[in-house]
Amino acid sequence: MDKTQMLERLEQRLSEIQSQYKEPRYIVNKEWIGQICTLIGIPKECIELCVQILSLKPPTRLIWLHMAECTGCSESFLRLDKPGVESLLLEYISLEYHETIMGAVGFGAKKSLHDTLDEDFILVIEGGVSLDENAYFMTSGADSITGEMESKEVASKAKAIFAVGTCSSFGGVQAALPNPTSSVGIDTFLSQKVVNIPGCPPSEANIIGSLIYFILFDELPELDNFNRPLWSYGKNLHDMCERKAKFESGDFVESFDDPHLQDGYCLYKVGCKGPYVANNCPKVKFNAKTSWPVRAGHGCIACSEPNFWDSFGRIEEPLNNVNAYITTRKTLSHLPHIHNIDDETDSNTLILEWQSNAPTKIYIQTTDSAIPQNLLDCSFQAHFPTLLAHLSGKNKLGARLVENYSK
Ligand code: FSX
Ligand code: SF4
Ligand code: F3S
Repeated sequence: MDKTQMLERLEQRLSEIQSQYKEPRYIVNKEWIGQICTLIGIPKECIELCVQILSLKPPTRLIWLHMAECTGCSESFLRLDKPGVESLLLEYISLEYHETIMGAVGFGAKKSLHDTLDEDFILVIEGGVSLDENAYFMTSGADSITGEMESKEVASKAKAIFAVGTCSSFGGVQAALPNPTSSVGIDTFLSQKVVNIPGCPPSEANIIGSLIYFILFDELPELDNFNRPLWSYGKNLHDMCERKAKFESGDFVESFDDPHLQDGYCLYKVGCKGPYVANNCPKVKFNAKTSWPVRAGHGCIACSEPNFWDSFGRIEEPLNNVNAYITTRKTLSHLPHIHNIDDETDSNTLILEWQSNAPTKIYIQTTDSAIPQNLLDCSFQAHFPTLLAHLSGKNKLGARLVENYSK
C-alpha cells in the first residue's frame, strides 16, 4: 500500500468505526501510537487517523494458543514498555485466552476459549504442532484435545491468524532433525492465510506491530515469500548492524575473550549469521530496546530463519569453508566487472573457487595464459561479495581491509 492508499483505507476504517461508536472511550497514548505507526511504516499524515480509530474502537479480542514451545514468545510480548503490556491489554487488546497469564484454569479456562469463538477475534499461535500419529505429543486441557485439532478449530473462526515465533512459523527447535515429535509450523496444515512472525523469540515490537497493523487496517500487512511482514523482515539484519563498518574493514573478533569485542569488532568469525538473515533486531532490539544479541557480544544464530537449527552450521563458527555443506568443487567464472580489481582485468576472467574442505581461492584467468594465476588465497572466513567490492577501494575502509587480509 502506498501513502495515498493507506490514507484512503484509514479514512474508510474511521468512518466505519464512527458509524458504530460515537464517544471516544479513553485518552489514548498518542506518543506510543505515533511510534508504533512509524515502525510499521504508516506515514506521519495518517497518525491522527490512527489515534482516532484506536480511541473509538473497543479492544480487539485476542486468543493466544500455546503449542510445543518454551513460552519465550509470551515472555517477549510481556516485555513491552511505554505503554506496558497491562495498558495495551486494557486499551487496545482484550486477551480472552492465554494459558500462562489468564486467571481462569481448567474447564473455566476452556469455557472462555469456546465462548470467544462466537465473537470476532484474532488468533495468535505460539509453538510448533505435532501431526499424525504423533499428534498426542501435544495435548491441551482435561479432554486432551490435540494441538492440531485445537488449532484447526480456533483458526476456522479467526479473523486473522498470526504464527508468533519460529516454532509456530516454521517448526523451530522441536522440528530440528530428527524431529521426534513430527512438529511443523502451523501454515503446513491450516488452510487459512497465516502471518509468520518468526524469531526465537521475536521482539515484542514485531509481535505488537503486526497485531496493531491488522487492528488499524482490518487487513494483513504486505508479506514476503515466507509470509513475514515486510515492514519487519524486509531488510537484511547485517545491513543494519552497528558492527558492519568493522565487517567491511575486515576487523573481526577472533575469539570470545578477544578484547576487541568491546571495540565493536565484527562477530562473523565467531559465528555471526547476520549476513544471511532478514530481520530488524538491530533497529527494534529486545526487552524494551535494551539490547540485542550482537550488541550483547554473541553472533546472530539466524533464529528467525526457516530451519535455522539444522541449516546454519555450528552456532559459534562461520558458515564458510568447514561448515558450508558444499561437497563438490564449484567455480564461478565471469564475475561481473563491478569488482574492478585493476585495469588489467578488463579483458580477463575472475574465477572464484570454493570447496567445503579446502581454502577458498580467487584466480585471475588472463587471455595470454592458460593457467589461472592465483590472486588471493583465503584460508580464513570471508564474505566474498564484500571482499571483492572493497578490495581495490581507494578509501580508508578499503585500505584497512587490504591491510587486514594481507596479514
Ligand atoms: Fe520459545 Fe516461542 Fe523459541 Fe519457539 O518463542 S523462544 S522455542 S520460537 O515458540 O517460546
Ligand atoms: Fe554484525 Fe554479524 Fe554482520 Fe558482523 S557479521 S556486521 S556482527 S551482523
Ligand atoms: Fe535471532 Fe539473530 Fe535477531 S539470533 S534475535 S535473528 S539477532
